[in-house]
Amino acid sequence: MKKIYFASMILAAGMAACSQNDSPIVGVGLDDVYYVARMEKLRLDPAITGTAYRWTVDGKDVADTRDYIFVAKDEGTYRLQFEIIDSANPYTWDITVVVRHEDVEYTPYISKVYEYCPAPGQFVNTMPEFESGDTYADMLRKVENCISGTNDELITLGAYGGYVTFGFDHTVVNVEGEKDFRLWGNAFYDATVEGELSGSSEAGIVMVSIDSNGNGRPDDPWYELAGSAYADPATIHGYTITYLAPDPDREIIADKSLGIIDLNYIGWKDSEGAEAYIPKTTFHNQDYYPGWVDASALTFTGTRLPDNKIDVTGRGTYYTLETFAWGYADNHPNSEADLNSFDISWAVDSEGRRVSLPGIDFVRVYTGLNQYCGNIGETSTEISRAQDLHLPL
Ligand SMILES: [Ca+2]
Ligand SMILES: [Ca+2]
Ligand SMILES: [Ca+2]
Repeated sequence: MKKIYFASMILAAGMAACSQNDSPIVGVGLDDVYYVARMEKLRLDPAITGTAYRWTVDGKDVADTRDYIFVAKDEGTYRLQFEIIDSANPYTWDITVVVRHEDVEYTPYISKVYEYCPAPGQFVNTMPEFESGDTYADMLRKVENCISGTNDELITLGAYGGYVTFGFDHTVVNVEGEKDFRLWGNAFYDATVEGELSGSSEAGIVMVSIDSNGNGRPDDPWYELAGSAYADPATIHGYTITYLAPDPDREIIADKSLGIIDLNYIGWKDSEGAEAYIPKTTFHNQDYYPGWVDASALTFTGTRLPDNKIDVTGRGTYYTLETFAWGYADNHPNSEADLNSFDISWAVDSEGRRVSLPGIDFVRVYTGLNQYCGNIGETSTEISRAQDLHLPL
């Protein structure tokens, strides 16, 4: 067999590993045996390269990349194999991973809020409450108090694009063929509307991310969970909107018929060439622009769902919002467990290609609709809880 120097070095290292203890082998970057907790990531970064790769777990193909993140829902012993597919210099490395129970019992609910960036809206500064002098850190803490555990206090994300980013005290495993986590909001069905399900569906788009660089922060690639409207021709991908802080010199114009006290309150422009205002209503007369934000403009980019509002009376006095079939937050009532549950395997990249994630550490939800509905105002996603479905209660 023809060998090049590099390959023979690796083979020698591989053989040496069999007769030695579990110390890492210089040049390969992999151990023989690893010990991790369940739902804890094991990052495997081989230091060797080839033309193609294959990772298997208990004989099943799991990845074709050089690096691989292993994470298991269940305790036990797993047999992994890393293979370089190369006709001239094939190479395999066997790994045993022993998955044990965690030292401190996990909670299935949110344990950390990383970001809270609502767009302006009628519940902003009240859900949660902004008190004079509150900093961004104060607001993050308030949001964390609202949606952690089973505290079940609704937070608003404001108009289109506003978002929250949260995580758990462990990695949520992507179990094949199963939904992996559930979200709670304040959607409801309207029994007076016939035909399609409708009511208050203020659908939020859900994104997921795995802490692939291992620094504990949500600074890794994000993937949208492609819900039922992802491929709808009326859905706009790569949509951008910019909101302006209220102009102190604006002329205050009211429209009492719709309970509006300030028609030209918060101006916005979007990437479709549209511009308009979020009016202030008499029902919610606090500031709508986040009180802790110094910037005079807020820009958000994402996927915009098709408008789902129906003007029942035709006069803007009674709107109902049609539900999307599946795959969105705050879209069906909380009693609909399955319709509020999400499969990490729905993840797609920015080009719409399916992405295979072993699990996720971060969830981001943002308001997916940009529409104004008369007396009920702009559409905003609300969230009150999240749960990993793979931890028995
Ligand atoms: Ca899954
Ligand atoms: Ca990270
Ligand atoms: Ca809502």
